[in-house]
Amino acid sequence: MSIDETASKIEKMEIRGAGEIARSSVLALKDYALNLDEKDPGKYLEALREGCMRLKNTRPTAVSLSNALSFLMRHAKGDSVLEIRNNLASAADEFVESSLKAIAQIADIGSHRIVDGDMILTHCNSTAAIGAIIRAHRDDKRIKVYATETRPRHQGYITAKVLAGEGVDVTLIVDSAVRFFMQEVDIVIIGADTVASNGFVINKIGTSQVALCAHEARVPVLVCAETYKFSRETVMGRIVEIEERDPLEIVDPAVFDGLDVRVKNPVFDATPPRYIDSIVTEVGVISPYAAFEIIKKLEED
Ligand code: RI2
Repeated sequence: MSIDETASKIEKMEIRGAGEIARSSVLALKDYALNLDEKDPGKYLEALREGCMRLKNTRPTAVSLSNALSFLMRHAKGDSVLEIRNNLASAADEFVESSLKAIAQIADIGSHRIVDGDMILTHCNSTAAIGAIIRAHRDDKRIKVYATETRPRHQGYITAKVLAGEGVDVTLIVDSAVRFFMQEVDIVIIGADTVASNGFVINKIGTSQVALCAHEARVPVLVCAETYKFSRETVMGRIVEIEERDPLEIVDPAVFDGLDVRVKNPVFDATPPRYIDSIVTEVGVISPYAAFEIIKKLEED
């Protein structure tokens, strides 16, 4: 797929999920680099940077996207176009491979936090979080899952379909029923789009309400997030931008029959670390307060 095709599919959320948008963008940039007919290394790099910007600007919140593309551009080095091209292509393959490996490792580690008989609640659709749930199920733990609908895009339907397809006992609930059901829940397992250096987890809108309900009911909240979702920018004081999408995703204005009703559609929110029990990464389970250490370690590597 070309950069424009990939970018447009990400914008329309035909490609979605923090990890998936990173992997698709990396593969689109690799494809572009392999087919770009340019002999001058400087001009070649400039064209790659422009391609990167097109992809990065598609969705502003998930740092996985910019971290992945920055990783590629750091490796796009060399004296000739051929050298730069080969280095970028191998970095792209390395990123995709390590990203998929990280999801498998998180599934493995995260599943250890799920015990036989657990009632789990998950919000939205996270490959990393679902991986841990599926692993526990495959390990013969008798689990049940409440999957939130996740308005307005209904990613909870994907979660329910995937889990039911695996044979997991899954019940779909509306987002506003989370507190109603929380008393039955043993553990909340969710994903992340970005983890900030102060331990705040930015994830699908509604996550902070889910975490607040869990906190009130003394239910642990487990976040499953690959380390490329940790944000270096936040160490430098940058605030994570919360994407606002088209209000048409929520409601047709015709419903209000010409009346002046504003509709807002922020698609992520930030959950404070005090409402999060642990973050499961591919390098192990950490406290959200250790996010800064993970980011520093990534910078040293
Ligand atoms: P994985 C998704 O964002 C959800 O917020 C989900 O929790 C997060 O990305 C992580 O997903 P969206 O693309 O990387 O649905 O674990 O807005 O798949």
